[in-house]
Parts: sequence; C-alpha cells; structure tokens
Amino acid sequence: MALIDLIRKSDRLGARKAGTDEKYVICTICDISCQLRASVDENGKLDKIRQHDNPAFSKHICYKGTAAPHVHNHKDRLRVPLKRVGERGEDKWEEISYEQAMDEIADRLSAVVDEHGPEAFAVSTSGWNTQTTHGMDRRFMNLLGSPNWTSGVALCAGNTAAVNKLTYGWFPLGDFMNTKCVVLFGHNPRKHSWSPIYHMIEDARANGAEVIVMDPRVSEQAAAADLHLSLRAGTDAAMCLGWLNVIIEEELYDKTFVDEWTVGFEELLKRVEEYPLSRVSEITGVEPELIARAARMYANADSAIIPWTPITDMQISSTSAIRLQCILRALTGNIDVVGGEIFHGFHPDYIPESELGAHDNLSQAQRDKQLGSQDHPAYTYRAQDMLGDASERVWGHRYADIVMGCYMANPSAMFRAMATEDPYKVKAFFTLGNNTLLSYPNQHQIYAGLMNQDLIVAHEIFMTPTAMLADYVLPGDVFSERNYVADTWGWTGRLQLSQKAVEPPEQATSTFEFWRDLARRMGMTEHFPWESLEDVLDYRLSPMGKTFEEFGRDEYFRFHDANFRKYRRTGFATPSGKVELYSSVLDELGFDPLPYYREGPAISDEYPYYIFTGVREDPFFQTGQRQVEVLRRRSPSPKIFMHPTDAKRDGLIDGDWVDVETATGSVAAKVLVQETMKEGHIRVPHGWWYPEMRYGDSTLSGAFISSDAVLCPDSKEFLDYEQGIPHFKGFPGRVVKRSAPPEGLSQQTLLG
Ligand SMILES: Nc1nc2c(c(=O)[nH]1)N[C@H]1C(S)=C(S)[C@@H](COP(=O)(O)OP(=O)(O)OC[C@H]3O[C@@H](n4cnc5c(=O)[nH]c(N)nc54)[C@H](O)[C@@H]3O)O[C@H]1N2
Ligand SMILES: Nc1nc2c(c(=O)[nH]1)N[C@H]1C(S)=C(S)[C@@H](COP(=O)(O)OP(=O)(O)OC[C@H]3O[C@@H](n4cnc5c(=O)[nH]c(N)nc54)[C@H](O)[C@@H]3O)O[C@H]1N2
Ligand code: SF4
Ligand SMILES: [Mo]
Repeated sequence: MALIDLIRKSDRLGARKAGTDEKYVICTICDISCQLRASVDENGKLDKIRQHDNPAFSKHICYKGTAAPHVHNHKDRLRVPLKRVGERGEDKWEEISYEQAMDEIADRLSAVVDEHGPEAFAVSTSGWNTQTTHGMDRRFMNLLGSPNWTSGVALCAGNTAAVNKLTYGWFPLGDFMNTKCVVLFGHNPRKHSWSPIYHMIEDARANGAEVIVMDPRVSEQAAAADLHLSLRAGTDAAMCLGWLNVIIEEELYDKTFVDEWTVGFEELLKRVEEYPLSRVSEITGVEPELIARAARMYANADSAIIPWTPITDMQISSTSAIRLQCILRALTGNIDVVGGEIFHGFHPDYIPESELGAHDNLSQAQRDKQLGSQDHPAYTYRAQDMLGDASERVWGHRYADIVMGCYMANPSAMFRAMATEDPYKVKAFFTLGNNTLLSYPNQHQIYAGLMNQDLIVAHEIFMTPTAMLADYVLPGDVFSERNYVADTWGWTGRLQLSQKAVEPPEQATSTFEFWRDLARRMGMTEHFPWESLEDVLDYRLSPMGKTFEEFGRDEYFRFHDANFRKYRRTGFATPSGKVELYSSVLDELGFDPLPYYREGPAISDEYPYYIFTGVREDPFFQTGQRQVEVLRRRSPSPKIFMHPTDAKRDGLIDGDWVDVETATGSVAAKVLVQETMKEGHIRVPHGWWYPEMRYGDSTLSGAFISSDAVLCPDSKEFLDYEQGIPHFKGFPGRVVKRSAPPEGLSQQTLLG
C-alpha cells in the first residue's frame, strides 16, 4: 500500500480536520518534520502541541515535540538584537534595534568583502530548524560571490545525498510501507528518536519485513532484529564488500538490471574479490557465516531497503560505504521499485530551493575558491557540477541540492582557513540556527577560527556558546510563529503545511527576513523582491496554481505520486546515464573510482578504546534543549557507555566521573556500565554544554567541558578522502577516572 492510500483511507486527502482553534505545524525540535497540531491559550501564547488528527500520522510525535511550548515560551528565549560590548566571548551585550543591527552588519560585511573579497565571508547553518530560509542564504552568497557555505548536513544526510548522486544521480528514499527487508547500518530510531522512522520500521515489521542490524552494541533496533551483526565501529564499508562477495559469488544479483543499467561491473568484480569473507570477518570481527546469512537474507528478499543512515555519514571510509550501499541497492534490483528505494525527484508543484539558491550566479573563479574543494571535492561544486547536464536532463534542474547538501564548503577546511588564513583570509562568519562551536570536529580549531573574525553574526533562539562569541546576536522565530510549506529539502516527494499560531517575541525575525533585509542594504533589492514570507510561499507554490492561503485552507499534505522505474525513460542523472558502479566523476577527480575499505587510525596501549560519538539522547536534539527543565530532568548529565569487562578492568562503576581523552582533547562525563555495549568500545554523547553555567565561573557556558567536538580530530589521517568528513565512529581514546565532577558544574541552578 502507498502512504497516500493510507491517508485517503482515513481522510479525504487534504480535508482539514484540525479544529479552527488549532493550526497544523511542522515540528522543528528535531529534523524529521512531524506534522502536529498547535493550540494557543487565552493570552495568545503557544499552549499545547498535539499529535496529528489523521491516523496515518498520529503516532509520529515524541516527548520533545510535546515539550515545544516549554521551548518556545522559555524565559531565556532571545527577544531583541544584541550587540557585543565586551571582549569577544565575554558575554557582555547592549540591546539595539533590529534596524540598527542590520545597518551595522551590512556596513561591516561590506567592509570585509571590499578588503578581502567575497570569499572572505563564510556561513554555517542548519536549515531544518530555521525552515524559512528558502534558499535565500545561498542566493545572497552566490550573488555576492562567496562559495563558503556549510552546514551540519556536511556530516548528516547532505553528504550522503551528494555521494548517492555520484552513483545514480539522486538520493532515493526507502519504501518502508511495502518493503520485505530493512537493513540498518547502526541506525537506531526509537519512539523518542526520529519517531516517524521508528514507526515506519515497526509497521514494516508488522507487514512481514525482516530487519538486519549492523551495530557494535545491542541497540534497541539490534535487540529486535532478525539478524544482528556486532561489527567493530568504522568497518561498515568492509561489511558491504563482504555482502557483495556473497551476492556476486552466489549469483544473487539482478543480472538484467546489471547488464542494462550499470557500468563498471567487471571492475567492481575484481575489487570485491580483494575482500573474501575471511578478510571481511577479520576486519569487522563478525563471523563469516553470519555475514553470508545477512547478505543472502537481503538479496533474496522480494524487496529490500537500506534506509539512509547517519552512521556511514561520519566514517573514514564514508564515501565508499555510502557508495557500497547504493551499489547493493542497484545490484539487487531495488532501485525505483515498490518496496525498494524510490527516486522521488523534485515535487512538481513547488519551486525547489535548488532553483531559489541562484547557483548559476556564482562565477567559475569563485567556485574554484570553495574551501576544501581541492582536497575533498565530493560534495562541493567541483564534483557536483560534473553532474549538472545529467541532472538537467533527468530532473529538469541543473542544481539538485538535495537536503541542502550537494554544493557545500568543507567545514574543517573552512574553520582552518578562518583560524590560519590559509589558503586565504576568511574574516566574516554568520551562523544561523547552528551551534557551530560544538557541531563539527575539532572544537579547538573552530574556536580559533571564530576568535580570528572581524565580524560574527548569530541568528539564534537561545544564547549558545557560539552566539556568545558573536558581535551581533539576532533573535529568531520558531515553528509555531511562522508560515511554511515543507518539501523536506527536495527529497521526499511530499509537501506539508505549517501555519503560524502565535506572534514571534518582540524583534524576532525569520531567517528569510534576515537575508532579505541584508540583501536590500547591500544593493541586491531586485533579486529579493518578496515583501513577506507568504509572498515567497506564493511564488514557490505557483506551479500548483494556489497561494499559500489557498493551500492552507484546502490541504495540509500533498504527495507526489511516485512513478516507478523512471530511468527507463530518462536514464540515470549520471554522466553515463547509468548506475556508476565505477564512478566516472571520482575517476576524473583522481580518486579511486571503485569502493574500498580504509582502516582508521589504530588503537594503542596509550589509547586502547574505539571511541564513537552518537547514540542520540531521547530528551535532546543534538546540542539543544539543555536549558529546558522538563527535558533536562530526563537526562541531567552526559554519560559514556562502557562494557562491564572494560569498566572492571579500569576500576570504574556506574556514576563515576571520568575524563575521556584522545590526542585532540579531553572531556568529562559520567560512566554508564552496559552489558549491551561492545567490549573495547566507548560511546561519547554529542552536544553537551551547560546553559546553567552561563553566569558561573566557566566561560562559554562550559562549552569545552563535555562536548564531543573537543575529542574528535580532523587532521588528515582522520578524514575521509573524497568528502573530507571526520571519522566519528571508532577513533582511539582512553578513559581516566576523575576524583570529582568538573569544577563549577552544578545542576542545582537548572534543576532547582
Ligand atoms: N561534533 C559533532 N558534530 C556533529 C555531530 C556529532 O555527532 N558530533 N552530529 C552532526 C549531525 S548528525 C547533525 S544533524 C548536525 C546538527 O547540527 P545543527 O543542525 O546545528 O543542530 P543543533 O545542535 O540542534 O543546533 C541548532 C541550533 O539552532 C538553534 N535553533 C533551533 N531552532 C531555531 C530556529 O527556529 N531559529 C533559529 N535561528 N535557531 C534555532 C538552537 O538553539 C541550536 O543552538 O550536527 C552535526 N555535527
Ligand atoms: N532524541 C533524539 N533523536 C534524534 C536526534 C537527537 O539528537 N535526539 N538526532 C537525530 C539526528 S540529526 C540523527 S543524524 C540521528 C542519528 O541517529 P542514529 O542513526 O540512530 O545514530 P546514533 O543514535 O548516533 O547511533 C546509532 C547506533 O549506531 C551504532 N554505531 C556506532 N558506531 C557505529 C559504526 O561504526 N557502525 C555501525 N554500523 N554502527 C555504529 C551505535 O552503537 C548506535 O546504537 O538521530 C536523530 N534522532
Ligand atoms: S520526532 Fe519529536 S522532536 Fe522530532 S519532529 Fe517529531 S515530534 Fe518533533
Ligand atoms: Mo543528523
């Protein structure tokens, strides 16, 4: 059954069901876009967030979503623009008007661009939470001439999208509703972690799908799986090569599809032969028989999906691992078929951000300056431009900037340039809806880069450690305070309504208004003709022939009915028009055109553990929400996971405070001893800082005490070659007992 049928079953598509006193909103507490309902109290404040009224969506909600009123009405929400008066990072501010802030920002940015060129201006953003940017950041930068835009999606989905495109020209989405097999590479959705994906996996199981999980730990998904392969962290690419070995040797692949629609099968065959199961078993630590069983289960299933997983976004062999997942999908004939991976393409009724971003305006000379594109081009203009003709032919758009992630600067190269001025000076940095300091590897370098700026602007809803380093902090609106139509950044073939329920506080603005107002001050008025967010939405909805108001009156969800096997008409959006098992783009760029496994830096007596970051925490999204009491109570402090044998050897018990140390840095956390953890592995949580320490002894609200970014290196030997993304899954480290919690750390302030 298709999702659309399920929705129709319980609701005539588009018929509004939310009461007149309720609005449909898309939750942006996390990035999975649940559509929920918002109600307002008698004082005009956001009162409640409830689940959808259509049973097809009503399970898609978690306790972070229902806690949204606690976030949106939080006493610490930023309400007025702030201008730095103390030293950078001293956290001393003067309140100023929005107009004054924008005038000064425009003047100071112009001065940087005049002195150093437009490439001296860099931006880091997130995009899912600010929603209303509508590609205006790229538009502004491309018109100005700066290629140096990056985002958290460089480590999450965006980079996977770019690598998928190299192989078959699009980033497909698994058909959970109809599939008979789900393969999770470490991916561990739960009721309160990406709730919709969790429920889609549950529904697939109920429909008879088998589930295979590759995870060092016995995660929640692993515990419920039909097969669990407890591989060593960071070895997913080798695992895929092992699967291919079995699938090819036992002729479990779709020969017709391979003959007609792929290039490079013979070359792939030779590469795969280099990875016999004995070698793969040695690398991954999983028994050969189990690897073979899993490969057979996957290949023999009537249909199967390998949903996108953030785990292979962040490994030293990331490009190969992602390409191998694409190759497995292709060889088993699961491409653009019912129950397989669907190539939705752009929604025909909505103008995509890929077009609004005005990428054509950026000259070749400026593209060439995109930071990181020389060493690690895979998701930069340099590699992705090579797909432009094919993309136009197949998708009707030269730029397929799926999940915002296909034309980015490399973050590590960007922060290095900001810190060292090599290869050139970067002197103005804007961060919007992104806690930059904690959100990439090597926090020390990010800090040095930020401290070396002439101008920093943060657009935020709370005073984060990153915002504390800014010259201007502008208050942002939140999802209950703005109108929007979500197209999941051109990925999922669906349009979802999000309606303004309440007014934003005092001088808070959307990121759209921010870019428009800056552009108009910097001589780009004609390119930013929209007076309001609703104007932009009307423009984007124009192919549908409806205004935002009309769409919002009639519908809350519009699906793009998927046609299957579209490639038979158009070919794939790659240079060859086929699935490139042998990548012509990587070849031309001087990289290995075939996938391979690369071993990460080795553990040693000094650093005996494989550390991985992640295992997201239910109460928080990434670096957020530590100031929200109802959520913080659920997890007051950061915890590392250790296997009992390791804990015993190190003389540690539950609740001990420890330092986790790597060659790059050291962070403090509590120990949680878990049978389910894999021996020799340590889990470090992402995103910890202490909003309650803002006015205490610690600088930047304790941003260096427990943040994983302090630990994660980004020197060459820790970076994936093609994309230059860091190895977050299995870098060497050690654990040392502390005699006391870190100084100044007190939960009393927050939790009373
Ligand atoms: N070191 C390290 N880095 C990582 C990861 C990791 O595990 N370790 N994980 C990576 C992954 S998977 C991802 S998805 C990214 C996520 O990176 P981000 O998307 O940057 O995620 P957050 O840490 O939640 O930071 C979002 C910031 O936006 C603010 N915000 C929330 N809503 C709004 C809004 O409506 N308007 C504005 N203006 N601001 C808002 C929040 O207060 C918060 O400070 O990080 C990546 N980076
Ligand atoms: N509540 C909540 N939910 C969230 C988020 C959040 O911050 N809070 N963040 C959202 C975001 S942006 C993302 S990207 C996702 C991430 O969510 P997931 O994709 O579920 O990733 P993690 O929770 O980091 O880790 C999942 C599993 O990967 C395993 N693992 C670690 N290293 C490896 C490895 O090298 N190989 C394999 N195969 N497995 C490994 C871990 O043991 C863990 O069980 O979560 C999303 N959901
Ligand atoms: S999973 Fe939770 S936090 Fe994420 S969008 Fe849905 S309700 Fe919001
Ligand atoms: Mo993510």
